[in-house]
Amino acid sequence: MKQSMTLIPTLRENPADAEIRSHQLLLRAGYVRQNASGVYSYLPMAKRVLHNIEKIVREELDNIGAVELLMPALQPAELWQESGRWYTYGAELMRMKDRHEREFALGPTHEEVITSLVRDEVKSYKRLPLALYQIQTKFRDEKRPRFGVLRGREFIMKDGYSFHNSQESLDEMYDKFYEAYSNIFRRANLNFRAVIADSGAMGGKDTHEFMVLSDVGEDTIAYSDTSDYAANIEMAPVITKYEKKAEAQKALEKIKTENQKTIEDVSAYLNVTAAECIKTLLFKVDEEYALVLVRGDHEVNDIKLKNLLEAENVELAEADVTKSVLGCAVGSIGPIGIKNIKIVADHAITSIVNGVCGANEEDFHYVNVNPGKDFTVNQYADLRFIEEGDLSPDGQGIIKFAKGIEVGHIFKLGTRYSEAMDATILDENGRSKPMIMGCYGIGVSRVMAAIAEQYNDEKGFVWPANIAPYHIHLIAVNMKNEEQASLSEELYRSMKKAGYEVLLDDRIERPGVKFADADLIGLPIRITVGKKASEGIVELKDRKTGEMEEVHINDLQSIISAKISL
Ligand code: 9G3
Repeated sequence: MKQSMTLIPTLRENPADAEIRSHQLLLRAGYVRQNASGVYSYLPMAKRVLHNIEKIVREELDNIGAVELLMPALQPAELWQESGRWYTYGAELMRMKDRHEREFALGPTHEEVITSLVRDEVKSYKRLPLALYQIQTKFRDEKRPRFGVLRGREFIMKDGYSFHNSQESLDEMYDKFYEAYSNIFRRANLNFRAVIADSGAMGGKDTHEFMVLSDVGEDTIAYSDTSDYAANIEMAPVITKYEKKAEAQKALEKIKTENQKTIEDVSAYLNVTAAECIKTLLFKVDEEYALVLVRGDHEVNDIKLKNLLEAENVELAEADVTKSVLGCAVGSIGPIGIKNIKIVADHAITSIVNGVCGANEEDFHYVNVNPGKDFTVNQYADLRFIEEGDLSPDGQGIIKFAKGIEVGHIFKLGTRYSEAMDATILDENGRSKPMIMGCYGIGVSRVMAAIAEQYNDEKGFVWPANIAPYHIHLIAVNMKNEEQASLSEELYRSMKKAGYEVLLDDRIERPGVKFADADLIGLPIRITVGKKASEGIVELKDRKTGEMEEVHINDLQSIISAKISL
């Protein structure tokens, strides 16, 4: 491609509103432009990067026997009403009406569409298993779109769905997708981990997220420093066994603690550690309330709470609700004297002897509090977030934290959608039963951003060769010079013929501008045709190492093939 014929609108300055490196560079190097909040155009360079990523995705999925199709982005409301999700998803689901006032959603995902398709076409177990996927634009009206294409309102997703006659068949397919995803992210040159995740609102049980390790990630991963254990921080169980302190229980006492509100305030005021305090929180659990106790130095994990209480929804009670239910402020809650509210506590509470807690009365706390003697816990469970330094749940090593960008997610869905939407098959015995489903997603545009985040330096992108929009940036220093122009044309043609993808900078621009743009755009090899064109000598620069060498055109082919394998 000749640069004069394509669109690569590079910018000299960093865009002010871009917070992270990948977003800054995608804008500056002329890869993307924003059209509306969270809505982007992928310009020609980005389109080629996406194409390279999609090629890897297609090869690996075709390899496990999944087949590609394409479903509509425009989805009739009736399908979402059948699954029930028309009512459970709020503003994030983009809704619209056609000219006949019929309601539609702009697809945020395709469980409903694929389930209705397969329901109508597949009636026998003999047609299963079946794994279908598509690569398509999705729509989600995010509250806070940010970080460029990393969290947009319109994005490209590879979504796949599988249908089975038995749980074993689903398990087998899940493992195949797990392997295919590992291959895809490895070939995308990403530093990633497959982590145990929460199935959340999707139903089903087994689920893994594929996380790219990155400081700009919005999720926290808890991983073992010695084994391959890795989990989403919400999911990691705490296996610590707590020892009760060897100390005689003292008599409960109520103490004035004027203006001491937080655990920090109170522990400093009473000269105790945070670990000796009982942190008490009031949660709204569906239509009821629950009091949740954790040690003062721990944090409540609301997903563990939700799973324990088998609730649809748990949230911390607002200050006014706390006031009306317990008659005190949030900072004064405690478990002593509470009636008619379920009390659940983290296992660490069992270790507390002569501890401190709120007195359900402003400016007072109890000291010498002993669980079991001074109040009763309805249920002890693992309710806190794991922390760095905790034992790894697999018993090997200790936990460390890392930030991650979610680029893939695989789920065993079970019959959540097939039951709701009546997608049944006749089994070997002629009995009707709901199909068992899996679903598998990759954020394709997000993969591009994740690679962009990982592969850059102070001058611009440093794309891996198999992802780069072109392999070679051929720079004609002076297009007005006859020898330079003709040698550039000759090399452009011969390198293309050898199978390389070449971007020829044939613009009438100063060399400094061309070199700065080449560094920004970030192709693996730069070849400069300059003053020594008449001698058949060009300059070759390796973008990654920065190394430059003068090369005779007769030696060019062998040097390039050593750097780039096609
Ligand atoms: C919605 C809206 C937002 C959503 C969903 C539905 C996330 C929704 C989860 C998934 C799960 C899988 C297929 C590929 C693999 C992942 N945000 N999810 O279902 F209506 Cl507004 O999309 N989908």
